[in-house]
This record gives sequence, C-alpha cells and structure tokens, in this order.
Amino acid sequence: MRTAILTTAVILMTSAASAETVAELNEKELNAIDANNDGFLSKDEFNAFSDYAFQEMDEDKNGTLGLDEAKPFLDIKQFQNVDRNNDNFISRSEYDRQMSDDFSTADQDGNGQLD
Ligand SMILES: [Ca+2]
Ligand SMILES: [Ca+2]
Ligand SMILES: [Ca+2]
Repeated sequence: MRTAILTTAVILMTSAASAETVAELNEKELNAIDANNDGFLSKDEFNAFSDYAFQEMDEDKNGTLGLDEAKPFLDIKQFQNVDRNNDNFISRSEYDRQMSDDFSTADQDGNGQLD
C-alpha cells in the first residue's frame, strides 16, 4: 500500500498530470486515495493523499525533501523541476505548488474533481 501510494504521488508530481494519468492509476491505487469511494478524486482527497505522500518521503521529518530522500522516487531532472528555487531541497511549498498545479491541469473541466 505504501509503495502504491508513493508511486501514485510521484506520477502526479512528475508528469504534468492529465485525465489519462489518472485513468492509468490502477483501481487499487485509486481506491486508496478516493476516501469516500465515489469514484471521483476531490481536491480534499487529493490534498490528504498529497500530504500523506510528503510525510512518507520526508524521512527525517524536517519539512523538506533532500536529494537523498527524493532519490528513490525522482530522477535528478524531475527533482529539479519541482525544486523551483534550485536550493537542492524540495520545500513543502514547492511540493504543494507542484501538486496543486498538477491537480488543476488534470481537472480539465474545472469541476474540482478528477474522474
Ligand atoms: Ca471521492
Ligand atoms: Ca527531509
Ligand atoms: Ca527548493
């Protein structure tokens, strides 16, 4: 379960997420994120999942993801994409911004849910 969730987070973080990306998530992964099991991913569900994934990746719990922490999940190019100020740490705000952008991109009809 942990791995599936993190894989999902990384997919969302690194690919400009699209409706297709969400469609590619397998049923098990989607069920893990879709807290109320309505088959849609709301912004709240997405945020809860995004928060969980960050905590899991932030092994030393200092609120940022260093290269070592991100290495199992991101290649250097993906890391640099998210690390907008290039300080070699992904801060929580950089992470949140990336996830939020990806949600907006994936939510093509703008109804606040991914389906
Ligand atoms: Ca839902
Ligand atoms: Ca950390
Ligand atoms: Ca940074």
